[in-house]
Amino acid sequence: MPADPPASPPKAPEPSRPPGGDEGQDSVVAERQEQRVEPPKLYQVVMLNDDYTPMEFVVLMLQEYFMRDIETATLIMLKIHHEGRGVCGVYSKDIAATKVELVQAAAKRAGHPLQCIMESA
Ligand code: TYC
Repeated sequence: MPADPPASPPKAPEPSRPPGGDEGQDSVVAERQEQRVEPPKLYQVVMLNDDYTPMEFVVLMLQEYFMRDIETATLIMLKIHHEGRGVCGVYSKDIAATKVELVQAAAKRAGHPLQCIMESA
């Protein structure tokens, strides 16, 4: 007696499409969800004036950590010196926090009382 051919699973019938190339007419499209992606909150890093930190050190911090050229760094430093505070840059939360830490650590290492804070922009 010949062996039976291996049983193949029953095939689902192909969905019949009407002729005329209108494929997709009967497909179901999930209703488009309105996507609301909030822009990241921004924080400004602010440096505060004091009577002891050398001007050159502040300019160096602005060049090193805030990518300011020497002219811009000097203008920002002078603004802080005259007005008590000044914005070094505006960043996302993590970046701003890191910059504050880096400046504070460098000031501490150098023995200067320079203060740097972040606040909501
Ligand atoms: N006031 C300082 C001085 O006369 C200079 C200074 C500028 C210090 C900016 C801090 O964030 C500062 N040496």
